[in-house]
Amino acid sequence: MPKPTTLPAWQALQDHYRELAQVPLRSLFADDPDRFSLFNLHQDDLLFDFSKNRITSRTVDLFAQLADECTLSEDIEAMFSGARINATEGRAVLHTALRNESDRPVVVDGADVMPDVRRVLDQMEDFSQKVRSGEWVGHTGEPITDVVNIGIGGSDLGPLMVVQALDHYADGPKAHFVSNVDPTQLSQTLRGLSPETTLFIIASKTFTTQETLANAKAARQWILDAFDSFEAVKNHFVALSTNRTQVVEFGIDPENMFAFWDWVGGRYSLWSAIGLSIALSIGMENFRALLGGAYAMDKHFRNAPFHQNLPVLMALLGVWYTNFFGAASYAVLPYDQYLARFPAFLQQLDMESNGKRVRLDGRQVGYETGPVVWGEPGTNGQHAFYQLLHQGTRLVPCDFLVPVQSLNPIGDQHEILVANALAQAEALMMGRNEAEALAELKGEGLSETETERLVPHKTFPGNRPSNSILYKRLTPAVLGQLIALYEHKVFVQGRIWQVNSFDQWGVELGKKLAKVILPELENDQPISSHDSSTTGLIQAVRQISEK
Ligand code: G6Q
Repeated sequence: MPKPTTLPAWQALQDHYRELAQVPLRSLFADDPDRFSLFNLHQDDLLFDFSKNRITSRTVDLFAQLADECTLSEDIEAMFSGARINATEGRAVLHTALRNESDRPVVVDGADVMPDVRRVLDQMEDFSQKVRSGEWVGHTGEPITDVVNIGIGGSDLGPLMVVQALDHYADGPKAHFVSNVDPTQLSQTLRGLSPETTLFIIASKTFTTQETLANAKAARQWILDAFDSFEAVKNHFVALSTNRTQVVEFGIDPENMFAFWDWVGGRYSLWSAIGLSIALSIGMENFRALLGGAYAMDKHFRNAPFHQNLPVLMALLGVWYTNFFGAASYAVLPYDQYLARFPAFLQQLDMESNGKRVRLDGRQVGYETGPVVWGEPGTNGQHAFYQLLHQGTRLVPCDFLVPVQSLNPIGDQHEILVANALAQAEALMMGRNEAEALAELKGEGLSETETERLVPHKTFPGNRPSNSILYKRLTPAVLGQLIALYEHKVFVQGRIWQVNSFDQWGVELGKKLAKVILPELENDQPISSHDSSTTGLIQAVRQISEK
């Protein structure tokens, strides 16, 4: 596969960029009063407005051409049909099978995976009904009131984000999440809970993750301290894993293990058994609606022509800003308190997937790849970092996520929220030129010298791009659509950049070194050969802990 930068469409985009870089968004809007209709799409429950981007119809044509030249259609089919596209780990990538509502078989190694997918979904349904109805009881016969998911990375961020996002629909036991090996998190979580009514979900694909096992063992001890009987583990622990042997060794009844498979990547796993905490919180019907939303986006992604394909357009807009405009990050700005953890979830989804500098063929990329992803709920951000978005030196493309209706209306507060979202996108795009700043200052009755002094500070360059994604209100189906939209966007970008979006070798080295350092923190242990900084820090830890 030739480097993307050598493809005709990339070269054409380079020329096109040189022309368009001179044209402000303001004038694109002024020249075409109908620009919104040209660049917005309705898909299922989402309205995607991409008109405030530095593009013309020619740009979109070139995006589609680039996608074609990168053989994107074949790549999409390869993913959906179970090809081993995660080449460095030799695995298929089939989170889409987890929400495949069709009768279409999905074959890996000659076997249809769908019967297993359906079996685990049924097992989740059965179990969550038992827990939610009070039929499942703890060691002393008490029903479960609190569920603690112990997992990290992909076994935490997805379910945590979804449980928070769908809190409006929560009518089951209260879900808590412990991920950090910092003992503070487990201690704080357990402080308010009773062992009699607490169920632990040990969520670990490999069941070997250091942080998760440390927290799981501490939780088991908490249960054993309370009941003084290993039997109690059976009623208070379930496991979500691919590793049956380790699960059994831990003491969890294999009956209470919910399986998934190596073709489910950690950061793509909330649709699998890893979503059990979601099902317990909102019920299986809502969990299935979440899957249904994602399935709707899957169908759209697989079938829509590139010009009208939301994930493809979003992905290419990202490539446009990363590789042509030199943007190093993008901000996700939910004007939806329920989506407070959505940016954190996307950080893993995007940065762990595309934060890579070698191509699938092992060669250096020689161009920029995955950007830094960040964000906070919108109005809070306005009072914090929007200054930089509006007047800083860096270009930061933004995604505004806006529910039209509140699930918790109070007076006109939601209207204030929505007005702020629309206004921020408008301000970023339009800016305020010198003449406008001057006119406003004059209206304030300032002296001429004072006015002149302030004009540069009150000027906004504008021309800053954003996408706006509107939905009526956050439902399980809408959330499913949103998550799948970003998943597929990341996939498309990975294909354009020719990186493997489904491995994560970059997280390994630090973990390995931590295992070397751990015993060296003890005073009587020898310290192996490190750089002088690391050695100095190990010695400082030893000294401080002695005092
Ligand atoms: C995600 C990664 C990673 C993984 C965690 C937890 O894509 O693979 O974040 O989810 O390291 O792994 P386990 O589920 O195996 O404990």
